[in-house]
Amino acid sequence: MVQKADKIWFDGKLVPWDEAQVHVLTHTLHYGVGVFEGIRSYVTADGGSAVFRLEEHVDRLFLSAKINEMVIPFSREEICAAIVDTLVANKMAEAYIRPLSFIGAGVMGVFPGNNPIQTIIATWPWGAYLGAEALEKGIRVKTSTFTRHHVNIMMTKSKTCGNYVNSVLAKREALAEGYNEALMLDTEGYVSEATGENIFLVRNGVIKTPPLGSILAGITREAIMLLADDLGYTVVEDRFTRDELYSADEAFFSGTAAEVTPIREVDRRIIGQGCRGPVTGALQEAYFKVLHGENPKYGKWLTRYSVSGS
Ligand code: PPE
Repeated sequence: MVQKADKIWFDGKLVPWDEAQVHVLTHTLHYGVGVFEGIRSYVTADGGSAVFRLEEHVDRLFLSAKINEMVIPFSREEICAAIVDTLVANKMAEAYIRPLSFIGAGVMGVFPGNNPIQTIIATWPWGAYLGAEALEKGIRVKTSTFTRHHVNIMMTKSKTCGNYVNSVLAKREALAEGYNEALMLDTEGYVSEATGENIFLVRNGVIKTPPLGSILAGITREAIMLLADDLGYTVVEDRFTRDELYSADEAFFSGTAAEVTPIREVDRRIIGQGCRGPVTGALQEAYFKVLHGENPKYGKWLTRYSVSGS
């Protein structure tokens, strides 16, 4: 069960957690056109707290809304401020943050008419997304029988609620078969992404990640590419096949929830040494340093706040 916080921000007001409710005829509940974000905040080395890449996440929320022809009746600045207000109200020095904009109740039917666009922001504690050991030891991955979205069926640059039906199907299948995560191939059979993460492989010192075709433009993905460049690695955005992944020296997932999670096995093939590889380890370390405010170059990515009242 998700751990309850005191408040949820709901259309401009902080309301008690249990009172953040919607009508059963909420349009999004029926047809899936809603947009959301996943953001994290961390305790920083100086004892404060910071939200990682808040503006980029809020920009993507508005982009997702635009793609889906939804007009969020708040400005980006108001949503950014509301996120910080929610963290402070809930006294959360570290949290996972979930903004969601959805089409409320009004008319029914596929055409949503002028139903209101409603927005919530919830926060809760969320530890390692793929289990406590995953960050250190790596996870086991299975190529899904479900194909990732065709770019003209679902809008893959949008974090649309309905897009995640595909993710839930794939995740359930992978877990039922004893794996930790599903790897999704695109409609042409090339590696795309996982149910909630982007993917990278490392081979002969070169880092490769699929280009922005059918995948979500991950904010962590972009951060990893910049950090890899800082560390002197060559990063290429290029399509690759599952057998190229089987042949990799290292592989890992990136995402807000998953952070940098090593992959130790794909479809029963051991990747590299079957543990977190050195490049993955270096990138993980660099990423965590940034999150915790220990790399001044990326201080601009942190929105600082304090829950101590000081
Ligand atoms: N691809 C997908 C499909 C995806 O959902 C995510 C984030 C990413 C890539 C990585 O994007 P970014 O967080 O900007 O680096 N998935 C979010 C939801 C996970 C969930 O289970 O819910 C997340 O990581 O917050």
